[in-house]
Amino acid sequence: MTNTVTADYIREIFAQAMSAMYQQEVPQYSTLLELVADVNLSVLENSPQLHQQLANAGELARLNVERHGAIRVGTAQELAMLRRIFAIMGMYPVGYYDLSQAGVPVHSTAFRPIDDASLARNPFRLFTSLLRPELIEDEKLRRRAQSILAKRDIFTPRCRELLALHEQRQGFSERQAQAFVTEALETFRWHNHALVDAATYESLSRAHRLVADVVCFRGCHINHLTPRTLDIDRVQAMMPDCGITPKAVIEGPPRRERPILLRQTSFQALEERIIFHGDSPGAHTARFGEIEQRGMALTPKGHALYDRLLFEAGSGVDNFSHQLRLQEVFRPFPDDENEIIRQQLGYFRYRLTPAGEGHRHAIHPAKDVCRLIELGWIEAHPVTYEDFLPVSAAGIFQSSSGDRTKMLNAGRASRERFVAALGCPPLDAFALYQEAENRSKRRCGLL
Ligand code: OOG
Ligand code: NI
Repeated sequence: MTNTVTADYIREIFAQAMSAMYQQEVPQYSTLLELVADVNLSVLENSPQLHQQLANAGELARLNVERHGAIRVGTAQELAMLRRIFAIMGMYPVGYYDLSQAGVPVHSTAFRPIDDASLARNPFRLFTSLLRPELIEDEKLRRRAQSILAKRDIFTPRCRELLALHEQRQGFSERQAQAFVTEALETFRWHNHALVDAATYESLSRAHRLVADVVCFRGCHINHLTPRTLDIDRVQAMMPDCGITPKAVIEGPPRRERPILLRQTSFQALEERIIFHGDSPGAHTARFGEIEQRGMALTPKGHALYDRLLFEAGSGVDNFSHQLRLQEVFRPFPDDENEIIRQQLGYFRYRLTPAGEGHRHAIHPAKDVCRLIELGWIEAHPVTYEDFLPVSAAGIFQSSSGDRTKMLNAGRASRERFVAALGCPPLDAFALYQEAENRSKRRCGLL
């Protein structure tokens, strides 16, 4: 077929359309976007060094379009369809997250772009959770949930047709791409008419608020969209002035010179009017807003150190004391680029400097990277963390399901079932980061 558009283009227009829809649906999200854009601008103005660093890493352009979102589906068939839809947008499942440990009856993956150029253009990601009905203890209620889910179709007929067309022809024209995005968007739209009556909603909600959210509606509404900020502490502090009440503490690692992984905070879900089957009115709280600040991806060794320190820090009640405690506990995690490289805690993209180009013959795999950096022959740019953190995610889930954690007795990961539902194993995030680092090393002659 001639004139096919790229997957990157389709993802870009989809992400834009999703953001526009969510701004209409949740006005506070618009406010948050403005606040984040203001703060990012002022951070860049005040820190030419960071500005340069982001520009060098090719991340300046993506900053203003960068978002992640989250959705929750009810059945294996729904998840498998999403995998095919997102593949058209160049988004592939990465990672397996077991949320049952945190008392949430779902397991998840993140659909996201994986190659350097696609990430640089628009790294749109969707945290996608699948309900685990086996964690609904009451057998009658479980069957009821499953039969409601079996009857719904969250995709439009036209979306299914276009998907089949794409799979047959391996591409879309511009017009088909636009139509596909419009149709796909319908799946994520909010519906204020519930599929069930008030009593059914109540009993599902008693099992877990998330269960009611997944089962009772016609689609899998986008439940939040998250812009990326360069200073989460500042945005968090300014949120109340904009009429937004943030969650008590910022999740993830402490503020650092060399940010690592992901820091996040959200605001409580809105109570929205809904209409039950049979026309009785009700309310549902599921949709919220969130901000994030991204740092460097960590190696398994770095990640293990992060997990250990986070566990040691425990969970704080107020943000101020929690952040102080984190700063204290995270001392053993070096905050210096060379030391992070030396201890192999993080992933980097390496690049030859002009001086390095001049000494290409002297650079070979046996050379010590830190020494080459000291000589000014090589530059190291941290690889940005593109994924999610299960502990933080558990905290985020709570902003939409009330600040209470329910223990689930069958809370064991069930990766095989997830893989079977998805239709393929999710990719391994560590392997992707390692490949990005290796590609850069090969270009420098370091591998
Ligand atoms: C997803 C929560 C996870 C994050 O940023 O960690 C998430 C959900 O509530 O469906 O989005
Ligand atoms: Ni999120």
